Amino acid sequence: MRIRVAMWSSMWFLAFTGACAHGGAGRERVTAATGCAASGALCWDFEEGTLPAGWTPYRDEFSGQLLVDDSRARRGRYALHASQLVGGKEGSQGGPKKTVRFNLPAGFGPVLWGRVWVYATPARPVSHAGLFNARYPRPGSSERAFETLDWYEVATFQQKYMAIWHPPEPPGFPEWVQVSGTPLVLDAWACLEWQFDGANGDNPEAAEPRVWLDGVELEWPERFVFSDPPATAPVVREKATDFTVVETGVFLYQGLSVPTDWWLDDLAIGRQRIGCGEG
Ligand SMILES: [Ca+2]
Repeated sequence: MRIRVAMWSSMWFLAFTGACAHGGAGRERVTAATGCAASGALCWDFEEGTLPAGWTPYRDEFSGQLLVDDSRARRGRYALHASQLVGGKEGSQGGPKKTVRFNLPAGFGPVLWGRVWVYATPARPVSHAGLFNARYPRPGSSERAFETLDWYEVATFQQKYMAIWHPPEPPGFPEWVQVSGTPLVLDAWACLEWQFDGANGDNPEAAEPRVWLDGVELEWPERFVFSDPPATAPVVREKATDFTVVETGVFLYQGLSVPTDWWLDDLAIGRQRIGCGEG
């Protein structure tokens, strides 16, 4: 156990330095306020001005693009920008999807906290708009391919924040859906945090996802199982051993008729809560 922990820590450190050691000459290094210096956290402030190391393009459907640019930043000069996403029709399956993926260090563990600042404009989508997800192998499974993994997601739906537990995608359902009563923050930066507890102590199932907006935990007045066709059996949230991969960007599962932009900045993930920091 001691060796395993030491190896994990070493790998984590390498990943941490790789992700964060890009403060340019003359530029003040990002401090703990953004989580970049938080112990055991991985962080991305996008100040490389291009897609950070380790991230690879994944989904690319309909119109728009996902890129790191300097059109708007929460801190520094750059952010991840989902630009002018549009395509499909509201109420119909299929929508613009522009995402990137990152493989986590081995032995990440079954609990994943995250934090990202999000700016959306000019309108709140009605369709399901995913922003971040994290995936893990099914219990006892040796499968590691992306489409074999259980996953948690943070998104918006019907213009409000939403969180979901999914079985492998496709199809990604029957899924456990929680929709908040809180509208997506528009035309301003908002801090989203989440906790995906795939261990959940001695409980028989992985925990429901938890989400905070600007430090306040969201409540879920709408909670339901979604499946197509509708499912009668309850969703069993399978427990996790290690999260293995994360995905971010913007992914619409139904159409989007209003060209919409999102920016994501100061993305961070870790095994403990990172917080929104200051400034
Ligand atoms: Ca930035």
